[in-house]
Amino acid sequence: MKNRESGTRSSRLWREAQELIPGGVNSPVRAFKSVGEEPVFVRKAKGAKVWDCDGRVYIDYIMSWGPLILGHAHSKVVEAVRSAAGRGTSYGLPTQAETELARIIREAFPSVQKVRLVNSGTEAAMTAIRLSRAFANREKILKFDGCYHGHADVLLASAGSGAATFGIPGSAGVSNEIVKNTITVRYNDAEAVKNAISQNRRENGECKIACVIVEPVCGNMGVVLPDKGFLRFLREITRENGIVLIFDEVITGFRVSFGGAQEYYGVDADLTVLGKIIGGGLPVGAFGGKEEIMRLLAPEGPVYQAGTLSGNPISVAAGLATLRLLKNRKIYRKLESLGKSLEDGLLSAARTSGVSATVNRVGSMLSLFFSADPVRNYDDAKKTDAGFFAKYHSEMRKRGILIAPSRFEAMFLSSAHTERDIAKTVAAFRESLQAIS
Ligand code: KE4
Repeated sequence: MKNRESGTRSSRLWREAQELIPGGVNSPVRAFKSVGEEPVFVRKAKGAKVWDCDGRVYIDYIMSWGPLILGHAHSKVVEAVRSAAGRGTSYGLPTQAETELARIIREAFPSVQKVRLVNSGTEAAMTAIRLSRAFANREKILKFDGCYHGHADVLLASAGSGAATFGIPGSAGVSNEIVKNTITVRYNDAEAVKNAISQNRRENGECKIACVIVEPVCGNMGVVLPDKGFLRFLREITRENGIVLIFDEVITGFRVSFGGAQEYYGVDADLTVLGKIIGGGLPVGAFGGKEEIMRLLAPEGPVYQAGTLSGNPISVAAGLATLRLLKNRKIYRKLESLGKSLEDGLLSAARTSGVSATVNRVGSMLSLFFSADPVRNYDDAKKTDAGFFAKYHSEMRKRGILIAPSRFEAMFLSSAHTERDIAKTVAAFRESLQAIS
């Protein structure tokens, strides 16, 4: 692990953290392990910028892994949080604000007739699976290699986001008994989906698969887009076989458009998993969908799910403030323009530097892969050069640009980023490539 000038405040904080917190972090990817760096210790953030504990400032493309589409500490979000906190931080009783948030989610996602708020994307995804199994009365689930849906055991079979190294069935505490019903196939591989469905039928020909869960645009193998028609294919084959189609829109929800990937690609899911943006940077998750499925959920139905702080007033206030601002769809045109500028700038700099690179992007979520070939699935993503990525990450950090410390993550833009930030990022990229080669 390269120690930055040891003795800096960040280094000291890092040493202290490692004495008290496993790996020094409260979520593995924050340890910067795959890039061999000490993590950035944040003192404050505002807009597109983050300041570390040694006073260094960065243009931030981690953006808390997706929630901060309006940038850090947006004045309206901070005001909403302050005002809500003054009225109490948690009641454990229903509030009108939760209904308001549910209303906006249903307005944005017509396929979501009812929605339940929880505290993380993991909780939301695992409950959507449980609901699907109850609704379809089937055990098996189908997911895609490299897609990450949180850390529930059932979903840690070959997950992305770095979890793949830990989530292999039978290792790291994930029992084979649990993941034996989890079928994993390659993303964008329609034939593999067809085969999995035909190989998982009962004697009477009935399908044994309860649900297919997919990131409609992947953000956990790096950004990987669905092939043209792939989502439509999943919609049709799941409908034909009575399989519940779950879109995990924790990243894409309100990110790629106000109505998420479902609006962007025009394909509806049976259940939708949300998180990140709907909490404006506070702990949140949500799952929702067809009334006939959602009514199975306690207290109406037999499928149990609960949470002390589900729908808590502070997360809901931050989420409402965020979504109300996103209703002004002009923001998405700005995000698209910024995303295009960044994509074009990075590719142009790579080309003139003689470095093979490809960018996968939808709106304001993108990944730069050091690869001459297209990246269409996790196998492709794993072929990209990890060592070169680590050097790129380190050189960009030296130049005040903060990229996610893993090639299997996304870069996120916000409405607080500017064309000037993009220009500085592209210039830093050009210098970084010269420094590396
Ligand atoms: P949380 O439990 O972390 O709120 O959400 C899990 C989750 C579910 N679905 C998708 C598509 C996700 O991307 C995530 C979490 N994303 C990761 C970053 N790729 C969170 C960062 C982290 O784990 O620290």
